Amino acid sequence: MESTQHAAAISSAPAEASWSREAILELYTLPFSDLLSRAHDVHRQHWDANTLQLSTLMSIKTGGCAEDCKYCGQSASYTTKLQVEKLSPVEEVEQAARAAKNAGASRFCMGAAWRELKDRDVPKVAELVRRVKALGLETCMTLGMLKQEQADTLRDAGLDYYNHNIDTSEEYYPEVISTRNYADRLDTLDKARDSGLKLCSGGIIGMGESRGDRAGMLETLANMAPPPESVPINMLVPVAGTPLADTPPLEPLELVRTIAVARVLMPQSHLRLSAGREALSDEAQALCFFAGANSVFYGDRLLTTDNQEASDDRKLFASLGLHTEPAPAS
Ligand code: SAM
Ligand code: DTB
Ligand code: SF4
Repeated sequence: MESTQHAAAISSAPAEASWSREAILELYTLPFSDLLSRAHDVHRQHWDANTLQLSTLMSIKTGGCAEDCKYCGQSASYTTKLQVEKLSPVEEVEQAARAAKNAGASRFCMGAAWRELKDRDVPKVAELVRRVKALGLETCMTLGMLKQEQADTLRDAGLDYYNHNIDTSEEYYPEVISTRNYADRLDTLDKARDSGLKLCSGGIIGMGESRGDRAGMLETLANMAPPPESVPINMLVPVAGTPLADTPPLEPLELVRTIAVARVLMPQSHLRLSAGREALSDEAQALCFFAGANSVFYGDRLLTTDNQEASDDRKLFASLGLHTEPAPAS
């Protein structure tokens, strides 16, 4: 049981799931074992605690992005080693998706370095969705800002999830991105939701933000009605040439706490331990799974940076007795 002095503040989730920043920070400051015990209990009530969902990423359009996100090696505002690439041919994407399915992924996530989806590209990305869906995979895309009719077209093509991260708290957002604002992000998420798409939205920790900002990010996500079906928690992957390249790494236990708090706030969401796993020990990852993470990006690459190798993942999952969620029946 958790210490009694903390129990009153967190004994139950608000009936209408409206979490205050203060209540979230109280969770964060619980003794570590109390927080993990609570998060793990919530996790077991809603999920098979030994099953992981595997998503594989592919960058379908790389670099040259008009936004200035300080963490991102794909922004045209910074000089990085990245080579700009046009929208990938459909056969290449289909082949990568087939390989991801054969390797055990249940979801294929296609990412483009765009500020927003342009109407001229809609038929091409809709075709990518159709082809990937036909393989019996769940489909996810992250293409920047969307218009309502674009979201409807993607839904009709078979898109299951739209990824659009809020990245951090509303207060910290202008420190990280100046070319759009928080409301723009929420607006696209509303449009995706209105089209009937499932939402994948989370953020990045370790960008120099405070714990209050991490709590603020989770507050925004948890108070969505309903919260996103998928919540990726990324650790900053420092990319040479970006303004955040030399940010000191976040203490892994703070990541574990963030996962645990997210699990308590959003019991029914897939919670993805996302970018940054390569820098984590097996032990830190095991703690994240115990705290409620039940999804990972699986495959040797994220979008433009390295992920933990799939062969190492298979060893880790076997040693922890973790099974993987099958692709949905086609
Ligand atoms: N351009 C689209 C957008 O920003 O929505 C889609 C692609 S963008 C690369 C998708 C997400 O990747 C970002 O919102 C951010 O959360 C994450 N990301 C990008 N670079 C990262 C990095 N260096 N470390 C961790 N996460 C990163
Ligand atoms: C998400 O939350 N993380 C992924 C996916 N959604 C699109 C992207 C991580 C990118 C890490 C840096 C890179 O590889 O470019
Ligand atoms: Fe562009 Fe997305 Fe990178 Fe921001 S995170 S610079 S929007 S690709």
